[in-house]
Amino acid sequence: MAVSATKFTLTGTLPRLPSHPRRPTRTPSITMAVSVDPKTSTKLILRKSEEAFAAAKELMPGGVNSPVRAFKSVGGQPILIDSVKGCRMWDIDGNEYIDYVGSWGPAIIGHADDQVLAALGETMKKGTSFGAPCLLENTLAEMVISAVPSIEMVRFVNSGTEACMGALRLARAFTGNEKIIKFEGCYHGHADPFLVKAGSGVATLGLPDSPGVPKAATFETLTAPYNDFSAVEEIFKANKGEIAALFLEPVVGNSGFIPPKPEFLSFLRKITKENNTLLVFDEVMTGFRLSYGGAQEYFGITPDLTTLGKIIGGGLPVGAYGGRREIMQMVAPAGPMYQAGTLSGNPLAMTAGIQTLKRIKEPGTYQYLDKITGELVQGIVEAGKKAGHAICGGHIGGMFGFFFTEGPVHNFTDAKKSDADKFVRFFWGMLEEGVYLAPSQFEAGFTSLAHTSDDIKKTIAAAEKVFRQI
Ligand code: KE4
Repeated sequence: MAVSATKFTLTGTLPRLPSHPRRPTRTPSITMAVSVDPKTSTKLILRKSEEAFAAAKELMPGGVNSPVRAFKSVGGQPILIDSVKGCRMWDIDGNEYIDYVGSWGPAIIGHADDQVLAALGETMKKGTSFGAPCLLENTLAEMVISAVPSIEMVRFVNSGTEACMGALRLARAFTGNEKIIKFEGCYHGHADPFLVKAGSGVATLGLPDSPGVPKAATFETLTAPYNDFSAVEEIFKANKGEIAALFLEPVVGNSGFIPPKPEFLSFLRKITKENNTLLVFDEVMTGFRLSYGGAQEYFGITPDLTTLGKIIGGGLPVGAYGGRREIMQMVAPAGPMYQAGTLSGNPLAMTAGIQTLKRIKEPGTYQYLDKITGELVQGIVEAGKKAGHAICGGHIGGMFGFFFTEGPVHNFTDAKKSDADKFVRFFWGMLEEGVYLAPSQFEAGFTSLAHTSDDIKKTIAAAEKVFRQI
């Protein structure tokens, strides 16, 4: 929402605004007096981003290397980032933002942490990739195994997608079954078998089943609404003894923030055990985010396999899958299930992961994250309600989200009922106030140890202002 230098008052519905490169193309219907001047109001100068993004679109599909970054679901001009530090980011036009995306989760101790950078510098002096085992892999493996209740052995890969692919193949190899269950709106990376009613970028782009995904890859993927106990029971009844694994995000971040209903996780633990199905917690986002042992430690439910990513790489490409020794021993070369990767376990990524986990292991980390994130969500929701908006929100540890609906939001269908247009106006209003939220209603937000209570106060003040405008 842009506010002009020239003051004039409008009531009723605005005429369709000329499509400004970065203003969403929806005509906001405004029922209160505002002053809007579509020509001169440019709180956010994005000239360099506009130019660079126009060039990017000629070089890379959609101008990006991951769809959600293209701002498709919020419209307007994506911004190119020049640098980050702590909880701040600067775009190439010099605009500064308080960052609540944190590179989609990895930046839990804050961006470009001095200790991490120094350790990377030391490692770099010895090379960047060995293509052979190195001690750093042992160190990070020991840290992950001692932190995550379900993991007795771990395999490092280069992304969350690879981690979920490996876990899926392993579950099928271990059980001899092929069918899997996933939940609508949960995202487990872009491997074919998971691109069925997925969340995140797929949801954002309205691509429940992406073209190019053959039926052969997905006909054994069964889906249920999240938090729907009876739907899960129905699937097990109809597929007795045939289901290799049940995958889920133990707290959903890819439909927006949706926590499990009480007893949902223990129900899944019980029914998968009864059916000899492996329970797989996709903790790529929640791992080390909700607590040092992830969602499984936070809720006290131990899955058979866990996938990880994001935080364990400290901002460098790392994924991992792990679980009980008897299962993991099937992975080549210990066992017959093949999976490999040129840069898996590379020394730089291991270094960044080790330094990051060392920091968040320190006492007080999750109490601090829970405190500031609770204040943030409470402040935003109260500000929204005070301005007359239907809004609900939640958080666990340093992960949060809110929806423009009264709520409650228990699954993806509920999430899609929220007011997406209002989210778009809120997103742009906050961006103009120097607050960078995830550019999609179907994403979660993240805080870090670098966010101060002053940053939280500034963010809430920005929200109060923007809520009055939208
Ligand atoms: P990557 O392949 O993007 O490292 O991880 C895939 C993945 C798997 N599982 C969960 C629960 C995830 O959240 C993700 C990736 N998350 C998205 C954000 N919602 C990454 C951002 C993006 O796609 O650009």
